[in-house]
Amino acid sequence: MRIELVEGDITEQQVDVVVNAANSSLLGGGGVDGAIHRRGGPEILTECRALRAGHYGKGLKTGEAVATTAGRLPARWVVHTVGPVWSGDEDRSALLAACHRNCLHVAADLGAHTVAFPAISTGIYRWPVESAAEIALEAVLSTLSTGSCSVELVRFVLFGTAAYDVFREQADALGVGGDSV
Ligand code: AR6
Repeated sequence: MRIELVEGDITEQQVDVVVNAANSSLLGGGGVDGAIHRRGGPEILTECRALRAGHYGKGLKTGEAVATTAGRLPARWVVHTVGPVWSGDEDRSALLAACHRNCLHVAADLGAHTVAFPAISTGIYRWPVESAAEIALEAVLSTLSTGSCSVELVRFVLFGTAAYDVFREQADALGVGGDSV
């Protein structure tokens, strides 16, 4: 089991699963979500629409995760999750941790061994990167170390040096996270 940090674009990752920081509609948006749908092509949206027409009629709840094809991305699946919007009044950390845990469980159910995560909630949902990094790394570490998860590699793909440096610092503090190119 290995955790890697890399600065880059998540849509370029050659992994089994790419995690999407989606919204509950599952029908696309900006940020990572927009990039994944743009680069992955219309097949992803078609599957998202089918999910909405079926079990996810009311949308995907915050903290939950669901898989679709990855379309034309160099990955096999996209696992969509909905991060919490940052709140200064309410502690929503458990929901952010749940996103990571549930994505890994969905990935394991698919038989995936390698998973790339963006920094969920740190863009349009305004979660401070330092806090998000700590929650994300701890959640992944604890899920992978239970032994019930078959995922072997988790790669955090950070957009820009600033986010990468913050994740690097948190990973060093936790004693995890090699570099990857
Ligand atoms: N690769 C890796 N990271 C990226 C990329 C990319 N191609 N593009 C942006 N980031 P965000 P959220 C970083 O806003 O905060 C959408 O509209 C970005 O710099 O994508 O969870 C959804 O539909 C930031 O650090 O996701 C939802 O409505 C991180 O990815 C809402 O945004 C997450 O930023 C979700 O907001």
